[in-house]
Amino acid sequence: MKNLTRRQFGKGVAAAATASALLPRFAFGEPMPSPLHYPKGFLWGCATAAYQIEGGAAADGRGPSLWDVFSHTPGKTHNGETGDVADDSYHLYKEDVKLLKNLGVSTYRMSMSWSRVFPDGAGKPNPKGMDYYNRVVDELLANGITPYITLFHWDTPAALDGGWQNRATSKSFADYAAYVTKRLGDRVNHWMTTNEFICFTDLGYQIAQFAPGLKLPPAEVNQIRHHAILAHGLAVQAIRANTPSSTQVGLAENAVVFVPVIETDEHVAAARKATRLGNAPFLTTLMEGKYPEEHLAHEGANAPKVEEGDLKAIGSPLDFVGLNIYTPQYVRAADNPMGFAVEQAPSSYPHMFSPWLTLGPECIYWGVRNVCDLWKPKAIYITENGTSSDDVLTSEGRVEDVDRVMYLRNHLTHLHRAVKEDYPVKGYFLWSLMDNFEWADGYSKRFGIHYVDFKTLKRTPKLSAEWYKATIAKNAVE
Ligand code: GBH
Repeated sequence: MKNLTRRQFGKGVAAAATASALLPRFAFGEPMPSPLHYPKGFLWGCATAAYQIEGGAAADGRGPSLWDVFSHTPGKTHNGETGDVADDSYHLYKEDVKLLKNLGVSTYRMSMSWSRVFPDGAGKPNPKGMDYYNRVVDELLANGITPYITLFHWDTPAALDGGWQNRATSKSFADYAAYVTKRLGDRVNHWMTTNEFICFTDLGYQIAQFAPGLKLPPAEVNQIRHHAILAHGLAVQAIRANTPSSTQVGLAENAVVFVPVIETDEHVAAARKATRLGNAPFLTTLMEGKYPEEHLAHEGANAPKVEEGDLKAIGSPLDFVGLNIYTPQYVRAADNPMGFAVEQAPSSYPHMFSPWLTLGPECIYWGVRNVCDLWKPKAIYITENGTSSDDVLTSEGRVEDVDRVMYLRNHLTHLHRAVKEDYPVKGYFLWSLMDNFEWADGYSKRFGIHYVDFKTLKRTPKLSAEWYKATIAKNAVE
């Protein structure tokens, strides 16, 4: 093969293809219909988050967030990298809207920096910070792109005393939600309160991998989790009180996706039970309006202190549930009180460029199905799905991220099954529009479908951007 020129090799492939065309077709049953069409009106979008793309960390009166503090603390992020500049979307947002427009997406999921709008987290707002979001929203709408806004994607204002350890933070979050939605609610109809509870509670306050980098005992962590879901609940109420009745409110949650080891009734039931208990302190409590008994019994004296009215707010009805889905957790039926056991995957299990990103595209189907079978939400969005890749920009200016295309194609193939089975999936947001600050991994892990040169900030579409554009144009996966 080494001695073959590209042309000769191509000829060989062509010959093989001709030979296979002579073989009997469909010998093994019905072929997979191709392409897999999505329903008319299905929403295609991209997702980003404020601290990961905006930069402008001190621009126009923005206050620092816990992530500014954390990333500036030696040893916390890859090479000490920070979001000070990131993609500088604070200044280059028009360029980013052009990227979206060129892809043909109908929606864009972005988040807002709380400390840009309230530099101290509470009290006096910063109109210049608010103006930035007015400009971004107007630019999106002028280009026919519908904004979906997340109010909080981990960038807690540093000035808030005690952060999520302090119950007052939940109330400040609701005040911020009220302020923002009152001003944008005439143009933005879809709001997500928070992004991924576990990442700003457990990972920040128990594991110390994320801001603020603490290692607190279980009782305190449970109280922090409670403040987080309370913040969500109070924000839902605040949004409803300040926006037209047609406004759609939800959240973006990375519920653990339990996938049955084998698709038989007993393992399918086990996956459902695991979904309920494995997400007990977060999505389950939101959807059921109370902490599951099993969870409280398990936490015992460490269970959170709950005040009157908390659970009513936390259980506020939602218009949609957004799911951020990346990886599967395999589970089997088991003869134990819980009725399930989580599988330990062998060390040979494949993963993408980020070691945590184990590959199992059926997770996107089971994520939707488990949540819908348990709680029947009115609508589901996939608010994030995507992968890192060891991208290389060639001298011809190309990025051939075939592994990302493989990842996306397979996930959208399995999502199609959920749509076909009539689960109410309304849209899909690819993570991410462009390479950005990947939290503790700094700039070492790229998730974008546009390559960003972090020196020049030049954006270049990757192969995956071309692929996504074609997918959107066809409204079908192939
Ligand atoms: C999402 O989190 C985030 O919403 C988004 O901001 C982020 O850029 C994107 O995923 C890609 O990571 O290093 O083994 O300890 C996904 C959930 C939680 C997955 C933290 C990675 C760290 C695992 N993430 N987790 S590890």
